[in-house]
Amino acid sequence: MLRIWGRDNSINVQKALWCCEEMEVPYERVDAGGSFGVVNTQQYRNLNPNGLVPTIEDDGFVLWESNAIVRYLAAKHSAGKLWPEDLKVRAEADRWMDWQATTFWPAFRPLFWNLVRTPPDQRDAQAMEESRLKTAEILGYLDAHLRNRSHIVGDALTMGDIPMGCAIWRWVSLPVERPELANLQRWFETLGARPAYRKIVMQPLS
Ligand SMILES: N[C@@H](CCC(=O)N[C@@H](CS)C(=O)NCC(=O)O)C(=O)O
Repeated sequence: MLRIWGRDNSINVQKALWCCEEMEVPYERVDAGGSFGVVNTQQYRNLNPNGLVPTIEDDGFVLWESNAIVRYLAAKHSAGKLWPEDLKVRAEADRWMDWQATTFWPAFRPLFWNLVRTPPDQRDAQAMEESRLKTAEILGYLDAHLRNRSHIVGDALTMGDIPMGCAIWRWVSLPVERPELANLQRWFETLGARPAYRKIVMQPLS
């Protein structure tokens, strides 16, 4: 059976878990990372030298990097659904997946990290405010993209929704001032109607 290493409150682990739940692919999850440790054992480092989660093992095939994992699982189990068959549609999905990792997360991480993972007396107020403003600005790009579509690409859930879907729950859950982004809000509510999204992603932040 597919094995997924990673604590279930990790955004990157949630990408893989949500993907599996949508496809009804059975998996075994092994707690690792954060307070669970494991990631610094030699056994784990042999699988993933970065010492990060998630890592998967599928019939002897080992893979790390969450977005690569989502692409692999979607291609294997959900061609034509989560994995768009059309080259250009798939490229658009890929683009927003990469955007989550390379643009959104670096902008948002200081705000998230300070508010969720840092004791109040150690928070960096300036980094938080810069992060809040930058995140609000760049989410405007996604909001504009969503003006004419219900999902990241087209009108059905694809792998393109998964990374930002996991990320947006964190943004809407933080006790901060946010701009009104109606298209983004509509998309988030569409995801919120999915049992798999509620089960895996819509958890209290920790
Ligand atoms: N680019 C990697 C990043 C993985 C990553 O940073 N994972 C975090 C959790 S979200 C981690 O392992 N942190 C250390 C830990 O949990 O012990 C991916 O997308 O898989």
